[in-house]
Amino acid sequence: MTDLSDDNSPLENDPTDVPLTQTPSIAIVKVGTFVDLAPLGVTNPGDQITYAFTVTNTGNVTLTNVTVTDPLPGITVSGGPLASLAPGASNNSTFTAVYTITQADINNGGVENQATATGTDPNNDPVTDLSDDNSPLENDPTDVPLTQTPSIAIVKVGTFVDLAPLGVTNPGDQITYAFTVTNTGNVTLTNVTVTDPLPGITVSGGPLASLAPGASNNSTFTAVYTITQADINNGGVETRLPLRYRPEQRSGDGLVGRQQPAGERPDGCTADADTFDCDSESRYVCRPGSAWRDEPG
Ligand SMILES: [Ca+2]
Ligand SMILES: [Ca+2]
Ligand SMILES: [Ca+2]
Ligand SMILES: [Ca+2]
Repeated sequence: MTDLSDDNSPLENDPTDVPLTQTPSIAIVKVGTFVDLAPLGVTNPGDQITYAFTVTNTGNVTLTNVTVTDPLPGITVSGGPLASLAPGASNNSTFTAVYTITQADINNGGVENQATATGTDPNNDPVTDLSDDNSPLENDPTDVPLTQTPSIAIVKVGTFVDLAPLGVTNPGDQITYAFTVTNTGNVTLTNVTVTDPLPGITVSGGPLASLAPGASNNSTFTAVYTITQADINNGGVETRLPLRYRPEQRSGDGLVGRQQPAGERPDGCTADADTFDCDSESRYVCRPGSAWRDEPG
């Protein structure tokens, strides 16, 4: 005699079903690494962030068809899906992503985002998790800071304008100034203004609403100065400028010079003794030339 067991009656043959609790769970950790591409040493659009993802089955059932998605615009997630991920198992090599940094990211000072891992449990239900930066138990965004180096440069060129009586330098002749403002940093600058402390000078133009990294503007800002008898007695306006000024040429009807803000003496120049000039990028360098004036300003 044999009998198949029953779960609750001597007269039946139902299988005994002991329900086991299923706790499907997945976790993802996302780590970003800045990759400096050309030009090296500066954070610029075109540099990249590479992301590594660690996906862990934190539940007690096998998960299948595990995928990683990331909503960051422009990011490309590679790898997967994972056919199967056993309880307790981690995978840190299948999924990777590359993101190319934009100017907006540098202006923001970093890139912050979160990925999502999705798997399927044995009941065909989805299991998901928002990524964390360092823990399977948390949901913090991954933040990759980007180095900001705000910097601006200004070059000022003056041109002598001979007004009546012509042929003679007299009070009432003018100097017109052109300003070239350059964003020499890696972040967008806004509200760019030019001021000049020369008594009697009038600076026109601006402010510039925005100046992108690398961009120059040589047309917005201009200035006019009317020469005085004192200027002529001094032999040139540069001696009156409270900013440092180098007469580049003073012959015929041309007076051309360049100026840079006080406190930015060229590297290697000592006050009132050295000479300097502009190099090909309009930076001031010490060279044989005109006397460097370290005027109060
Ligand atoms: Ca770079
Ligand atoms: Ca965290
Ligand atoms: Ca998480
Ligand atoms: Ca004149």
